[in-house]
Amino acid sequence: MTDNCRFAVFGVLAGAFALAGCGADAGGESASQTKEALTVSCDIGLSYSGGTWKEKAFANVNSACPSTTTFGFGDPSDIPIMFDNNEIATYGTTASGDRLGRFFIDRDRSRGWNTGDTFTRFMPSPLTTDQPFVMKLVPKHLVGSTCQGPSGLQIAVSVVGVKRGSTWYIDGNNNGTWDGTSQCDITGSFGTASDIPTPIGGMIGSSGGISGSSLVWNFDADGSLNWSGAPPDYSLTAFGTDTMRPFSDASSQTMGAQNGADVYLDKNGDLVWSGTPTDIGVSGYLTSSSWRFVGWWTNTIVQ
Ligand SMILES: [Ca+2]
Ligand SMILES: [Ca+2]
Ligand SMILES: [Ca+2]
Ligand SMILES: [Ca+2]
Repeated sequence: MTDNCRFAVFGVLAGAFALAGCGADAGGESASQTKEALTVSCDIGLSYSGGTWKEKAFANVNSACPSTTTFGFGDPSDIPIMFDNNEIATYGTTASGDRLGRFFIDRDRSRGWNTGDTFTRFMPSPLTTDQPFVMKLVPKHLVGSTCQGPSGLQIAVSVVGVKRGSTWYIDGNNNGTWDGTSQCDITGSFGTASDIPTPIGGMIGSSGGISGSSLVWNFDADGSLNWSGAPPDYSLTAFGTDTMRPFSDASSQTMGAQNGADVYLDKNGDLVWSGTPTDIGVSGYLTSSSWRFVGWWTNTIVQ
């Protein structure tokens, strides 16, 4: 699937989009071949409420796209997180069950807790006010450091972290625990204490609302892990209002905002609301505001 293809064919309803025929492979060259290969891309969102996840295509306009499925993963009090493409995780917020500060990661993408999945407490003394996140660790975060990162760090690696106040603690050596900067974990100061962490790809970022106005999105575009002013960092107000809940999905490099049961995604990644169908906006995508939108992935189906 090419990007041109990905954005080429859309429906006319707000938020609805169709990729039927997109990526069609010319396939056979003779009439004797009875079936041509056809790939269909289905953009699928993940949402969470009280320990139950829902996986649902944004607009099931192609019958090949999977229908809505639900499954259990995590504790009702957990915070849901997109760990990597199509890989989910939760973060414990309660001392009950010794969950506080632990990341629970569905490593095998089975949508259930089983052998091979992992859980680890990141901060040794977690606070109930800690805000968990997942981001991509990229080489620029280790510039000037003697640390090489996980396996030499040639490509972006998803790592966990916690924002405590305005301080960011990032698992730079990717072992699931905070070991201090002497052990190649990394830290920075970015945003305000009340900001919600919204990293995109390898950029840390945070968002908060201005009462009666817009969401303010700040991103560490220069990779210093600290606010450097804009430019070189970004401070943006062109996506969402203060009544919405901002979120990001580091793996899909997408930010978005949830307004009750409605979901808005910056699908084209330009950090502003571009309107549908370039971005995704689906009214009533969630069955109620008790559901929390977490992230999304693209499932390519070969028919
Ligand atoms: Ca699993
Ligand atoms: Ca570590
Ligand atoms: Ca910066
Ligand atoms: Ca956009």
